[in-house]
Amino acid sequence: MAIDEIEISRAIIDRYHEKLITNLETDVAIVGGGPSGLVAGYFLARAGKKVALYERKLSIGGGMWGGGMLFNEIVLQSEALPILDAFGIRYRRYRDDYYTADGVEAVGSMTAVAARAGLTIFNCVTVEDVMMKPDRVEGLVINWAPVEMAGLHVDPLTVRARFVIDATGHDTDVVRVVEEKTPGRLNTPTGGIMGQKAMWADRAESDTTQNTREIFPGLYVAGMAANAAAGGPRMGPIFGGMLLSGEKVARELLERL
Ligand code: 48F
Repeated sequence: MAIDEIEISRAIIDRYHEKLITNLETDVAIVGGGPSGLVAGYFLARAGKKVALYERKLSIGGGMWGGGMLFNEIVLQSEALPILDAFGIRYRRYRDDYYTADGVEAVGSMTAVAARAGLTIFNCVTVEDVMMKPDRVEGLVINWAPVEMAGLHVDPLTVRARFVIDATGHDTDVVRVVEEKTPGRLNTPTGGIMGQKAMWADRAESDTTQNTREIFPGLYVAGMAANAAAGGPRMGPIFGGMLLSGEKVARELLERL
């Protein structure tokens, strides 16, 4: 049978449309496809929840591809190894409590395993705002990332979620929007975004999980965004805290869903 170009187009449009429609209302919407967002998405989807993840870039993985300074190896501590095992990511002990994994293998494995568990990933979609009614985050306002990049005046669409996770890393994009609209009301010591502090890997790793929490009704924060919101330090290319943060936010949400 000859391959028909229009049938190819129809297959793509039909299937993507199906994904969009199915995910107009979800249990959880995750913003950001870095390590913390992917881990959260995996554990929630594995537990049978309906979860969609929105990533602004074409590629999923956030800061994990490039390891440190483009040396594509990541460092983890033993506490995070069970999460690597859950994704089938191989690692090697370097010495003491330092383990390494290939950054590219890590992103590839996490993406594949999370998707197979049922996480729906929308890449090239940017989250530009939230839906709030009146004092609780109830969903996201989304648009194509190229629309944002080109500065086109195109109205967005909206998706509803019982809970939203801001896993946007250093950007804290979703928390920032909420802070602008409801100043002083975030669940941080000052009520606002406190900003990421200078590098202090040891402190930052424990702070990341501690700062993973519901930061505003309906909105959780995970990964580097949790530290940036609560004034925690940065940690550089050690990733255990990111993975543990993703697991923690999934665990807390599973208690409420
Ligand atoms: O930065 P990122 O990898 O977040 P993370 O899970 O992990 C942080 C580490 O990579 C690293 C670190 C060492 O441990 O500190 O930085 O906290 O991934 C965040 C993702 O969110 C996307 C962004 O493109 C990136 O892939 N993102 C940011 N803002 C938006 C967004 C937005 N408004 N809409 C959609 N995606």
